[in-house]
Amino acid sequence: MKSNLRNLLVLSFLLALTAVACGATEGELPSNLEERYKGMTDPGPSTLYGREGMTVQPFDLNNDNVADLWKLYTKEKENIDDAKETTKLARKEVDSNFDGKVDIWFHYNLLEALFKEEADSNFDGSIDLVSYYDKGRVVKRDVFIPGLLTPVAARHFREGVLYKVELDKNHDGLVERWEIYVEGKLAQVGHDSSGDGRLDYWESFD
Ligand SMILES: [Ca+2]
Ligand SMILES: [Ca+2]
Ligand SMILES: [Ca+2]
Repeated sequence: MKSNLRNLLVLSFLLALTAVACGATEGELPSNLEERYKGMTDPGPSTLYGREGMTVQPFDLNNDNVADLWKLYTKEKENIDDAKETTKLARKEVDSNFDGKVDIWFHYNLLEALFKEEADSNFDGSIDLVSYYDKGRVVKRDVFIPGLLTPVAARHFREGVLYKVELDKNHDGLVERWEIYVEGKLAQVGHDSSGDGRLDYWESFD
């Protein structure tokens, strides 16, 4: 697939999921769901991560009576002396194409803020996009291909704006191209011409 087309697909895929990621107030377990989802088939979330001691709440996004979104909550005492345990959203798992397999994992910190999102955007069973968030904004997005542990592309964002891309175009695990963007425009490209993963020279653009 041409990389531009793929980027476009990935972008629309991510946009479509923003609503899921930034759902309404979390914190408490939703109520009245038992009645609403009575008789729903629930295949359960993925087995990628453990869910020991967690409460799993299934949802049905496309109203086909089969669960496709799961919210996983932990129950903890915020302070050791607290009498009550607090329920907190720790993870959401989504089957976004409704094929019965989870393809997106949203991870939340102790303040229930999204900090990491993993996605299998082409539904081949392996995670190919990992995004990191800070205060609701993406700060880094890594692109993976199956069998390679390091990203083939790492996109860095500052206040939501792309400013640096690191590329491993020959898939040897080493970056050989660094792209610097200023106000959305490619301003500089760094090259590793010797193949040792270290930058050799910069090329500037006006
Ligand atoms: Ca469904
Ligand atoms: Ca799926
Ligand atoms: Ca490389």
